[in-house]
Amino acid sequence: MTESATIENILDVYAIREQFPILNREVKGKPLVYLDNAATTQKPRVVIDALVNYYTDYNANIHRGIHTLAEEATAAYEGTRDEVQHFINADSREEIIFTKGTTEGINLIAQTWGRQNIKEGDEIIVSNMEHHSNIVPWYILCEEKGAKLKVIPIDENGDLIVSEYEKLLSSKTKLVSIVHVSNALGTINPVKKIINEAHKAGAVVLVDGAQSSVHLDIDVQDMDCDFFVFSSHKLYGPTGVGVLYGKKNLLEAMPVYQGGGEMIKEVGFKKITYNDLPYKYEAGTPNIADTIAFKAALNFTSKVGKEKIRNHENELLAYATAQLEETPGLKIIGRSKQKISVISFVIDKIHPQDLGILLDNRGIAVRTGHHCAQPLMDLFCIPGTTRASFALYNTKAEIDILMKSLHKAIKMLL
Ligand code: 7TS
Repeated sequence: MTESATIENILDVYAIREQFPILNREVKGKPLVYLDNAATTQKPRVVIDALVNYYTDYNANIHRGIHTLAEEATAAYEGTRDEVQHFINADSREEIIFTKGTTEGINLIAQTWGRQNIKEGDEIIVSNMEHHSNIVPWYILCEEKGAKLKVIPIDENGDLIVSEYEKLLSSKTKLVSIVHVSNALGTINPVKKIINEAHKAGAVVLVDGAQSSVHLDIDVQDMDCDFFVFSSHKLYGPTGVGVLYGKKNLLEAMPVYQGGGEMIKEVGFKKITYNDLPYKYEAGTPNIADTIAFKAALNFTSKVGKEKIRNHENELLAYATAQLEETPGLKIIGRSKQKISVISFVIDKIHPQDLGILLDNRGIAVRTGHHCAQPLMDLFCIPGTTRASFALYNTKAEIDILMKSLHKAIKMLL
């Protein structure tokens, strides 16, 4: 039990599991052990019901209709925006833009704020532990503008070397785009300090919250980030929905992104006026059903309580780490003291993919490969890792199954 765990904040994991229908299924004749939560989480019944209810009861396009179904759908869709505002403590609902996901949020900023503000000779800082979606959009922008991408190094534990970051900052730095929590290492980055230093240098900061939003309490005002992006599907919600938070003054000053319906006020062939926030960035019919169901996911997480979830996941992390450390030839990649419940590891002379296949044969879903973080893998001189990532519905019994199967697989492969 972690220090802060008390009777009130211990999670009833078996009651939670009953709310996730998929956890009852078998894979290859064995009960599913789902340990790929950093890729996407499973969905509770309330989220699935919200999707079905929308299509069954009030499917309609939003914003444009005056009929009852359109009004109901609009209210539910906009209700998610209010919930998201509350979830990340944004100052206003106009600062919440719905996207397809984290990737689209970053690309939106690169193509709007980036194109407007980045010029030849400017510098953009990312870190060595970024997901490709927080590297490629900036690489493309730098190519177009003749700007430079600078990289914050990390140490052998998988922690950012903050003193090196401070050296990279200068008057040339226009943007720092940093991952809050690494998907491949689990490291929680000191984003408040990073943001503070960047602001002192006059730079704007985007925080990639794809992995942090499900585990940590997010307060964008306290963090003081300029942009924060995340995906619903990593937060027990549906795929195809994400959030871009931006400070209102920045979003207002940015040029438009995609053109189409909803993002305009008036259209003529000679003059077009654009809509106000947040609709300025939501062209076309959005992903109504999934956005509505995302609210159910946020409510579900808040109702269980993030602290309770964290305590449970930290326990699983400690339990699994201790056993993996005892495994001969196994090395954990990512040893930060500030970690969420992700464990990446390599085993001497065993390819992660071979291991992944053998574990799948026992019903265990883990992720193998570079986890869309090739520069990080290059740094550790490895092609990839095997990654187990835990969620609120995972149990110690499942970790026991993982360990038993892992030992069997190692015996077979060596
Ligand atoms: N940033 C981080 C830190 C991520 O972990 C991911 C997805 C993304 C951005 C992109 O999110 P998307 O929802 O737009 O795809 N990470 C993973 C992963 O670790 N395994 O599969 C997807």
